Amino acid sequence: MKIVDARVIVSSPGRNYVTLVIEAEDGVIGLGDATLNGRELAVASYLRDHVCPLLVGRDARRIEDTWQYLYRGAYWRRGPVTMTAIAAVDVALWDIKGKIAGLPVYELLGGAARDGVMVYCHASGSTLDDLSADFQGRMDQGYLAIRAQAAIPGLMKTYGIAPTDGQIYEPASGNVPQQDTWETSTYLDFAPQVMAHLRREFGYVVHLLHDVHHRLTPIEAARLGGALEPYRMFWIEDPTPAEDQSAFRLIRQHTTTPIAVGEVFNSIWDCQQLITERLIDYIRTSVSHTGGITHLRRVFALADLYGVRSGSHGAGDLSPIAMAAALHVDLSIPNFGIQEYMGHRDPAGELFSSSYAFRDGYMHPGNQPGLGVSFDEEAAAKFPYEPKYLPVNRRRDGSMHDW
Ligand code: KDG
Ligand code: MG
Repeated sequence: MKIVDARVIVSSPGRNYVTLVIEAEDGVIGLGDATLNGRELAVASYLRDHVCPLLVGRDARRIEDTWQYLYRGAYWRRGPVTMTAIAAVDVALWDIKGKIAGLPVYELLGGAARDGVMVYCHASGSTLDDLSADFQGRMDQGYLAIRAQAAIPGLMKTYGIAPTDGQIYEPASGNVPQQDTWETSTYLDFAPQVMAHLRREFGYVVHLLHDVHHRLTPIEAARLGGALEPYRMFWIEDPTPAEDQSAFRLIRQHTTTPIAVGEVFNSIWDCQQLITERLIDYIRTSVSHTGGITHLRRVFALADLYGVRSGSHGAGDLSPIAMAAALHVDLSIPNFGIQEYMGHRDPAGELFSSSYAFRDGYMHPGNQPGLGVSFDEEAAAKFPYEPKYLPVNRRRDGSMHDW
């Protein structure tokens, strides 16, 4: 079954999404998510200019060969742009394979290894009382695991705080990124108070998670992990910028708070040391930034050998296509840990419809053939690309800090 067309649609229903549509003979359509937040057009060009022309005429069934062709054939391997582009092709081909077989993708991956996929949502607040209200609302919705972030007193902006509607916290900021301020000492004193507050108010009935978003040095992260031990965190996420994988040895030596890393990783090589030296507990690589279903499964298989579980990134900048693909993988692997689920805000629902569903803390990808997601190209045309960037961070003295 040959590929007859491959096209890229960049749309902005509230936030930017890059969607790859692969059309095979007999009108079978496969969808892939190629969204790279703040660098959307780079992936769109990579696909349009360098990948789509190579796809037309190829056999849509040969997923592994196409993956290897795009990865080994590029010479300049890896990196977020390349691996997001390859991921979109890979996911679209799995979608096509499922549709040809008349089976949901998870059946092609070995079938369901569990009945549902435990997801975590976000709760945040500008004050601890606001956070409590949001947290309570999430518990009422049935979530069993909640990521908690609270505004740091004295700082103008804090990562992870939703403005009003509880869904999107990364501001869309036109042609120039918004600038935030960071002060480590204030954060390190405040974060344990937040978790103490939540445990006091809600006890230990739900799993509690927290995203440090790459802000600390290894010894600062070690101190935070130790300070949070009484609150029995499910994990702290991205405590330090993870390019320096050996830094996690130091964190490990000081705390039993579980550590999750990997949302900015793009390949198995980025996480190899963290996994094989058991320096982390959860690997958070995502289907759309780590080479698609084919490569993500390889990462999780390596992690399984070392007792590391999955915990894939699932923020709102990953489109419903990526969310569906993640759920098919999550349902089928032995070492699933948890899946992030932030949801998508309208008008994204005018473009994407999906068969996945949430109930009592768990999600299921549904049983439609393929991924179970459809994409309305005409509706997408009504929401053209808008420049939007993630913020940047500066310390109080004006020097740049990781965001
Ligand atoms: O595009 C970047 C966001 O997806 C990221 O900032 C969200 O850290 C994030 C998370 O854990 O959801
Ligand atoms: Mg994160």
